Amino acid sequence: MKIVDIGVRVFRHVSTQVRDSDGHSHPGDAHDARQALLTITDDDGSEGHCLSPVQVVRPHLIDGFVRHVLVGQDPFDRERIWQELAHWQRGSTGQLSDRALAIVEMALWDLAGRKLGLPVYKLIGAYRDKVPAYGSTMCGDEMKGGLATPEDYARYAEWLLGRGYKAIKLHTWMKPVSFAPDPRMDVKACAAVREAVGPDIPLMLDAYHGYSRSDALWLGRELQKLGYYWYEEPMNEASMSSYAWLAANLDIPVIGPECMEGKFHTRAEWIKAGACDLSRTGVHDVGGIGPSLKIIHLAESFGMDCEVHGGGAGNLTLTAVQKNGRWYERGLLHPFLDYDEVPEYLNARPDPMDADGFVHLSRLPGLGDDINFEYINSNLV
Ligand code: LLH
Ligand code: MG
Repeated sequence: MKIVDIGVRVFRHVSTQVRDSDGHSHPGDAHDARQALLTITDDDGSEGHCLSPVQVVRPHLIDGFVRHVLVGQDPFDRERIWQELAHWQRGSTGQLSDRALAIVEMALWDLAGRKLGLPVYKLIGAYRDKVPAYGSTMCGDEMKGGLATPEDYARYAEWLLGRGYKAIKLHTWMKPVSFAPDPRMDVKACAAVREAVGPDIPLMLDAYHGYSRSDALWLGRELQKLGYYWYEEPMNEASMSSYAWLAANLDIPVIGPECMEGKFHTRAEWIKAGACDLSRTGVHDVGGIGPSLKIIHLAESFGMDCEVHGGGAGNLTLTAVQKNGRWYERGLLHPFLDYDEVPEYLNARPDPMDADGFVHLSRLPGLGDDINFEYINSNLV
């Protein structure tokens, strides 16, 4: 078995999401958008696929690094391929990102799953076939009836409970919202949601990612009074000492790091430093499923839960093969968007949720994305 080709198809689709000047997603007018599908082919014609943002799999990255490492290798030798790509990141002058590693590695898992006729979560070794989701809101905005006020969050939280969610995470207001950041507004939204859902629904906050220590401490103490379940990324994660200080001063579990580079190395340092009470990984944050499994098992070895960041088939797979994590992050959600709608380039959502708030794993061979190849091939750019 040898890899013979790596290809990328870029295709158009209609999107109703836009990004603001700080990169946060919000609802927007329907517009033409681009997406990519990376495909790895081996010498018997088997294929593995992974969807990707276009910029992550640009031709110079595929030609300059990925093809060079992968062609001729056994597609089942994921660890060696991943180590060789990861080693090359340093010499790539920052071009080869963890996200690119993740896309390539997940396409290799997809190929293995398709070849063996197994969903990847069964191939790794399943812990469960359905995972409870928390509803993860988009960041706040200034849209009338959107997520502009604490009352908006409260109303939307009630709707989320009606949809079946049994836990909710708020992303509150961040720049460029005109009045953000403001920890007092965060507390008002958190209090309004607690009031709306009652005392028994687990709630989490992912606040502005750049508060000072004193603002972060004040906000954390208010969350404790409101019985919140975890406190996420209120400060810049580059300052691990600030998180160790925060965790030492609060009872509410502090979770992280989410976006700090360094893969499993960084997560190990945070656990050792006491900078988190819950660890965090996400396939796109740390370079794929393999490195995420290392983090999940590292946390488990310390008796610590590791909650997976972000949605999609790869992250759902992680939540299905771990004991030490409670939820799948389903989102990002907004009252103006229908998250359950199936994108044109898929035949089904990878993360269908039932009325009791459980997301069911796909039984299809591979990673779990039921890709609409006909749509993609008819909409190539
Ligand atoms: O800033 C944002 O838009 C969100 O926080 C986003 O990064 C989201 O992926 C997240 O942090 N989820 O936990
Ligand atoms: Mg987050």
